Amino acid sequence: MSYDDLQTMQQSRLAKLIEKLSARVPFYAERLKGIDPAKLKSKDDLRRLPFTVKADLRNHYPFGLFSEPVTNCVRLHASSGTKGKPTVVGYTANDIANWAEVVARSLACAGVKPGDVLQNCYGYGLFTGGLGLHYGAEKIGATVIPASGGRTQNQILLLQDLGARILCSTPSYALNVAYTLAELGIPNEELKLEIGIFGAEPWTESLRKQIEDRLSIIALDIYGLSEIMGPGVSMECAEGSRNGMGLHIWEDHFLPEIVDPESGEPLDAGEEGELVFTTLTKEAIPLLRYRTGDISRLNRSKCVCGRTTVRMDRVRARLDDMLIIRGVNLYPTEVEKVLLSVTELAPHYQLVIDRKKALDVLEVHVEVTESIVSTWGEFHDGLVELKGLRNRICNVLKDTIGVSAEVKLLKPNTMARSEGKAVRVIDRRKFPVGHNAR
Ligand code: DLL
Repeated sequence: MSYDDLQTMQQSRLAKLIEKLSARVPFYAERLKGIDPAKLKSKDDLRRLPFTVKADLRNHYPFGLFSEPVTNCVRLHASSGTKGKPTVVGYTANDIANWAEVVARSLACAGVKPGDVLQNCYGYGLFTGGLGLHYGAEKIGATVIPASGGRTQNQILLLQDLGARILCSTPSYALNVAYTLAELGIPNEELKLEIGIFGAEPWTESLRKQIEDRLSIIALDIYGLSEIMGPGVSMECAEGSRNGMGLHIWEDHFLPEIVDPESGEPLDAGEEGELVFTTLTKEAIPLLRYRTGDISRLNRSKCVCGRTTVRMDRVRARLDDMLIIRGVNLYPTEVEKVLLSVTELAPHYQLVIDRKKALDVLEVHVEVTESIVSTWGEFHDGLVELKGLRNRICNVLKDTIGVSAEVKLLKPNTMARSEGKAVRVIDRRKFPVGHNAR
C-alpha cells in the first residue's frame, strides 16, 4: 500500500475511533468535548487530542474504558502490575482475529512458514505473550507447541524430540535455555532450532549476539503491550535485523507517534522519545494516544526487505525502569551493554540499589564465566584475579555510565534464572524514584 493510501485509511479509522469513544466511553466523551472528528484533516491534528496513561486504566478498573459491553468480549487479559490492581483488557472476536493477523505478519517477517514447528515458551494465562503468539502461529499454519514458561529441562526434551525450528520466549529465558543446554552437554546440532522470536522485555544488541552464538540461531525482536493488543504491534524482519533497520509497525492497526516524555510535545521523525500508540481497529478497548513509557525512535526510510511500513528502533529502555542514583539517570540496559562487553562475565546480572547514610548505593551483581573460573583454578573473594576484574569493571562502569558501583562477582550458576520477564533491578530504597504513571 502506498504511504498516501495508508494515511487516508488511518485518517478515516481515526475519525471513526473518535466518534465511537465520544459516544460510548464517558471518560473520553468528557475529554473529547468540542473536537469534531470530521475536522481532523491530517495526522498532525493528533496533537490536539488527549493522551491516555496507564493510571487512567487503573482508575477505571476493571471495565471503565471499554467501548463494548463485556458480553461482547470473547477474551480478557490482564497485566499483573506492581501497584495494586491489574490492568484489564478485553477482546471482541474481531479483535482476536486482528491480533492473530498482526502476529502472523510478524512471524512471516521473521521467516516462519506453514508447516514450521514452533515452541512457544511465553507464559499462557493472563499475560498476552502465550496466547498472542499461539493464535498468530496457528493462523500462519505453523505447528504450535504450547510449552508456556518454566520447567527448562522439560522444554529441552521437547526441543530435542519434537524438533521445533522456531523458539518464542523472552530473551532472558532463551539465555536460560542456552545455558541449560550447555550444562546438560547437549550440542546445538541435536536441535533443529533456526529462528528465535524474542521480546516482552528490553534487551541489547550484545545480548542478541550472545543468544545467537550460544544457540546457533537468528534472534529477532518482537514488541507489543497488552494495553494496545499484546505481542505483534511491531516486529523485526530477518533481512533488516542484520542492518539495524528496526521493527516494522503494523500501522494500519496501530498509529505510532514519538513525544517528548517531559512536555508531551510530538517529536520529529528520527528523534528519540516516548512511544505513543493510538489503536485504529480495536473494538473492545480502543485507546487514544496511549503513552507506552517505552523509549524509541521512528524511521520511515526504505527497509531492505521491501516492506513499506514505518519502523521503530528496538526499545532502548522503559521510562519506568529509569533509576536515579545520586542524581545520575541510569537504565539497566546501559549496564547490560557494559557487562556484556567484558569477556570474563556471563550475561546473568542484577542491580541492587540501597540507601546507606542517605546516599544511594548501586551494587552490580554479575556471574563470571565457567571458563574464567577454570583458568583461575579457584574462586574466592581474596583471589587477586577476581579483585583485578572487579576493579576493571568498576572503572568501565564509572567511565561509561558515570556512576560508581560496587561490583559483586558471583560464581557461575548462582543467580536465579529467568522464567519469563527477567527481574533486573531490586530497589531497596524506602522511596524509589524514577517511577512514572505506568
Ligand atoms: O510484554 C507483550 C509481549 C509478549 C511482547 C511477548 C512481546 C512478546 P506487557 O506485559 O503488557 O506485554 O508488557 C509490555 O513490555 O511496554 C515494553 O516496556 C516491554 N516490551 C515488550 N516487548 C518488548 C521488546 C508484553 N521487544 C511492555 N523490547 C512494553 C523491549 C519490550 N521491551
